[in-house]
Amino acid sequence: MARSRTQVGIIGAGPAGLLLAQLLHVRGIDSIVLERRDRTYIEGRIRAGALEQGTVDLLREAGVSDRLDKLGLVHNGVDIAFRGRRHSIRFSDFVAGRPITIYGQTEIVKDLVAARLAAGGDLRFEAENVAIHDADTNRPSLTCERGGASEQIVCDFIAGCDGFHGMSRDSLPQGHLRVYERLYPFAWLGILAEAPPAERLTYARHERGFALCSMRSPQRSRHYLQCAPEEDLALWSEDRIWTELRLRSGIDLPSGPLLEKSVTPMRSFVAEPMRFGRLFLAGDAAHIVPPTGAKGLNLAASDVHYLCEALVRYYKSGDSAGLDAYSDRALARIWKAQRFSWWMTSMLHVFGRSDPFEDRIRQAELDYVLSSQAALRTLAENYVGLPF
Ligand code: FAS
Ligand code: PHB
Repeated sequence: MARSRTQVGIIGAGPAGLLLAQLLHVRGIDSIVLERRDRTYIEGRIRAGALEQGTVDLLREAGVSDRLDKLGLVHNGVDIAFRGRRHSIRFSDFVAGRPITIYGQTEIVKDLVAARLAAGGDLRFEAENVAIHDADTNRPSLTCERGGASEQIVCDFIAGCDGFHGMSRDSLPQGHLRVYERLYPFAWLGILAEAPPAERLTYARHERGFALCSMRSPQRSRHYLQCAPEEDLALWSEDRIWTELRLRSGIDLPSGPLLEKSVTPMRSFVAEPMRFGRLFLAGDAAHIVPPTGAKGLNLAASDVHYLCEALVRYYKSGDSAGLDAYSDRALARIWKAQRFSWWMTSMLHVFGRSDPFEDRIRQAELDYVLSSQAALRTLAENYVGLPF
């Protein structure tokens, strides 16, 4: 069995794992990243795209913002389409200097992988059967198999950054975690299309369902439609998708060839605490939000910020106070983002005819928000991201 030694063993090369490895490297701390899939797969996954300013600042601190600065689309507001009207919300009317930047998660992963490899980072793809050992001791370790050969990584700390379907959360002892979950009675059908996007990020609440018109570049659109949780993608032709998007958004969207089409289930999920001994969870491994508030990727970034600061404090001064406070500190921000994501989702989606009173309340909520400066301030300061 090949043996390695590092300070921080990281499971998962998604945004959380890669950003943590790169920020630790910048601060002089070494890590080894174990990723189950290959590089092509992780760089090709079409997912999030709206970055809070705090996330942009972290990527700059990690030294991976060159392409982001060139290609990122900075937005100072969003539109909300409701009852045939479009309401423009300008963040700068409420929160100074905190725009949103649209830059695909795929590009962030590419930038971080390139930076890790350029720095000689130890990034191990196609690592199978990753297992955590002795997390509750001061000599935790990871094992895995690559190319049929067994490997062991002895480390000081382990970061479980392996996403919602990873193994690190499930490796915790029975009864250690408290789990909170809410499943929604709908999903999002998402498309990536070679077609010019709408001018502004537009959220639409329509009686036929929610729609979101986003973008990746002046030539490439990222749009979403509320659909059934088990939607059969085969029933959605390109024509049907474009027609429904135009109907719900009220925008005469230019169409174009689809590059990707997928259905994402909607759930709110939190696993507490985000620590067991020397194992720390970060990103989707610990929490999931419905993407209506564009918080998933941004929460992964703030978790990584807190964990990196705590590890730096430990290695620089032997002080473990940051590590001891990590879970509570991260959860305080996670739960505020959970509330906002649940609120945006509840207000903007159609929950079916099951409860007419509830449906009228949700419409009244949106009516009120769009007519109240106080309510719009609340929406804006949560949407652009609460301070770290
Ligand atoms: P990730 O899931 O991105 O990365 C985890 C990594 O760990 C993966 O590379 C995986 O291969 C690896 N891994 C898993 N198990 C492993 C194991 N046993 N051993 C080794 N490696 C393992 N968020 C938004 O803000 N807006 C959106 O529009 C949006 N759309 C989304 C669409 C989809 C289909 C999904 C699934 C998520 C979406 N999200 C969105 C949320 C998403 O962007 C996450 O918040 C973000 O990917 C979180 O990053 P990580 O925590 O790194 O987890
Ligand atoms: C995206 O561009 O992928 C996006 C933007 C805003 C959201 C969700 C997704 O709320």
